[in-house]
Amino acid sequence: MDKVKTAISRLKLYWLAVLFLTIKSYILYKVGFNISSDNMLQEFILIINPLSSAVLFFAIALLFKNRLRNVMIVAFSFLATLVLYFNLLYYRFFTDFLTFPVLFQTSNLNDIGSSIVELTHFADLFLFVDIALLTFLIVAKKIPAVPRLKREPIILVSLAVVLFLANLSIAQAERPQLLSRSFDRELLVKNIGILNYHVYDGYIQSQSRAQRVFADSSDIVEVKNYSQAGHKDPDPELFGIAEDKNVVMISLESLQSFVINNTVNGEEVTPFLNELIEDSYYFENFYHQTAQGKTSDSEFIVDNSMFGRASGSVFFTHGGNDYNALPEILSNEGMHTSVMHANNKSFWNRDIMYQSLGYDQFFDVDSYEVTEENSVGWGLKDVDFFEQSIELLQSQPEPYLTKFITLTNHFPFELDEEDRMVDEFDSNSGTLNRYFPTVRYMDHAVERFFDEMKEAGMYEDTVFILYGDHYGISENHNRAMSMYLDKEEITPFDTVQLQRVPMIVHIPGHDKSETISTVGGQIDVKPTLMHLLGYSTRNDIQFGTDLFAPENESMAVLRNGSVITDDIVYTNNTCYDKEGEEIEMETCEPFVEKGMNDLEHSDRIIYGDLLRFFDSQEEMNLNPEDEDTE
Ligand code: GP9
Ligand code: MN
Repeated sequence: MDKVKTAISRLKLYWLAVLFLTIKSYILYKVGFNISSDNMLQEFILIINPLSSAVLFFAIALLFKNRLRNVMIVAFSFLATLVLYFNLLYYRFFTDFLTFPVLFQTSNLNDIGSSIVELTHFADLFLFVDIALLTFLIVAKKIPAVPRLKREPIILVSLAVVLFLANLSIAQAERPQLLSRSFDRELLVKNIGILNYHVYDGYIQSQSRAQRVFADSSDIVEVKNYSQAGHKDPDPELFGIAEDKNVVMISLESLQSFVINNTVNGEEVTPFLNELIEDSYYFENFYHQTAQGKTSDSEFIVDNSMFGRASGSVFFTHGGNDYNALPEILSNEGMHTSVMHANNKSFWNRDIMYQSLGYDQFFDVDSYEVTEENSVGWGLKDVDFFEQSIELLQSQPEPYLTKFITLTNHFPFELDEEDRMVDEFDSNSGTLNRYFPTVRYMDHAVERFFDEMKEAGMYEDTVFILYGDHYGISENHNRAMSMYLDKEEITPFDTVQLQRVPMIVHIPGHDKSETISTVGGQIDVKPTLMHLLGYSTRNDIQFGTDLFAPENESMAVLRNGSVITDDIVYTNNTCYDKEGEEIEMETCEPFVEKGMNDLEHSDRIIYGDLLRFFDSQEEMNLNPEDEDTE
C-alpha cells in the first residue's frame, strides 16, 4: 500500500492532469453534448470512460526527459482539451462528433468563418482553467516535478489497457455489438469515451481504405443481384413523360418540410412553394438521408442512388472512385449536364467529385458577379444567383440537366433587412427564429426564378425537380422547435419525422397534380427521374425506387439506421407506430434488417470502389426494345 502511495505522490502532476481531464470530459458530456443516461450503469460508464485514454495519453508525456516531462504533461493536457473543444464547436453546428475525414475537409473550414463566431461562447474559456492551474503549480513550484522514472510508464500503459478492457466489457454488456455495427457516434462516445472514439474512428477509416485493395470483380456480382432484386417497374403513364425535355433540379438549402403550408406570425413561410405544390407532384413523406457530408451527401445520394458515408463526406474520401451517376449516364445519352452553385469550386471537393460523377460543366463562383451588395452570409444571394444563372442556362446545348444549389438559407441564417419578408419567430433559439425569414426569402428567390424562366420562354420545355438538401434546425433547438410546433416535447419519433424535406416534381403542361404520401428519400430521385426521361433502370445498381412506381415499397432508410415505412418509425433502438406510440420491436425488425442490408451493400460499393468493375454502357441496357412501354 505504501508503495502505491509513494508511486502516486511521485507522479502528483500526472495524476492531477488525468483527474482534470476526466472531470472535464464528464462535464462536457453533460453540458456540451447533452448526453443522457437511461440507468446508473450508463452514467457510471460515462464517468469512467475518459480514464483509460487519459492514463495512456499522459503516460506518453512521461517518456520525455527531465524538465520537459512537466511541460509535456501540460502540453498534452492542452492538446486533449483542444480535441474536446473542436468537438464541442462541431457539435454545436452539427449535433455530431468530429471524424477524421471531416478534419481533412479543411478547405471547407475557411468558408465557415461567419458561423464560427456564432459557435464560440465566452464560457468556453472554462475548459482551459485546469491548464492554467497546472502551469501555475509548476511555475510556482507548488507541486513536485515528476522525477526520474523507472518502471512507471510500463505500469501505467498496462493500467490503461486494463481500464480500457474493463470499460469496454461493461459497455458491451450494456450495448451488444457496440463496435461491430455502430452507425451512431454518440453511442460510441457515450460508451468508450471521446478520445478512444477518435482512435477507433482512425482505425475504421484506415480499414476502409484497405478494402479497396482487396476487392475484385466478383464482389460486384452480389451487390448487383441484391440491388436488382429490388427493382420496381415504372408507372406506364409517367414513363418517358420528360423525354427530350430539359431538366432543372433545385437543391433547396436546409429546407425542411415542417415549414411547408405553415405560418410564422400568421404569415405563410413558403407561399410560392405552397402554390407550386398545388400544380405538381409533391411527396410529403420524403426524407433527407444525409450525414456529416450535408449538401455533398445529398448530391451524392441523389446522383447515385447510393448512401453517403456514415462519417465524413464521400465527396472527400472517395472522390476518385468510379461511379455510374445520373449526370454521366445522361451525358452519354446526349444530354448536357451541369451544376450551378456560387461557391468556391473546391468546397466539398466538388471540382474533383463532379468529374467522377460525369458532369460536363460546373458554373462555380467564378461564373457569377459577386459583390458586397449582392452577398449575405455564405455568399451570393439566391435572387441574384438565379437571375445571373438564366444567361448561363441559355449558353448550354439542349437538352440539358442542370442542378442549382441555393445558399442563402444556410446556418446561421443571415439576411439583409431589405430582404426580410416575414418577422423572426420568437423563442430561445436565435437560429430557429432567423430560419423563417431566410426560408421565406429562398421561396421568393425560387418564385422569381420561375418567372424569369417563363419570361425567357424556357419554362415550357423544362421539367423541375425541387428538394430540400438536409435539415436546417438541429436537435439542439428542440425546445424552441416544440414551441413552434406546439408540442410538449420533441421525442426521438418527432426527430425522425422532422427529417422530412420537400420533394416536388413539376411538369409544365401536365394536367395532373397530387400530394403523394409514399414514403421515400433522396436515394429514390435517380430512378424516378430516369424513368420520367424514359430510361430503364432494371439493370442499374441502385438502392432507391422510382417514387411513382405502383409497387413502390414506401420505405426510407436514414444513414443512422433509422427506418420509416407507412406503418412504423424505427429509431434509437425503439419501434414506434405512426402516431408515435412505442410498439413491440418485432414489428420493426424486418425493416430494420432490410435497412441495415441496404446500408451495408451500398458501403461495400464505395469502400471497394466496386463500380470500376461495372461497365455501365454495356450492362445497363437503357432502352431495351421489349420494354419500351414498361
Ligand atoms: C456550400 C453549400 C453549403 O457550397 O453547399 O454546404 P453545407 O454546409 O450545407 O453542406
Ligand atoms: Mn446544405
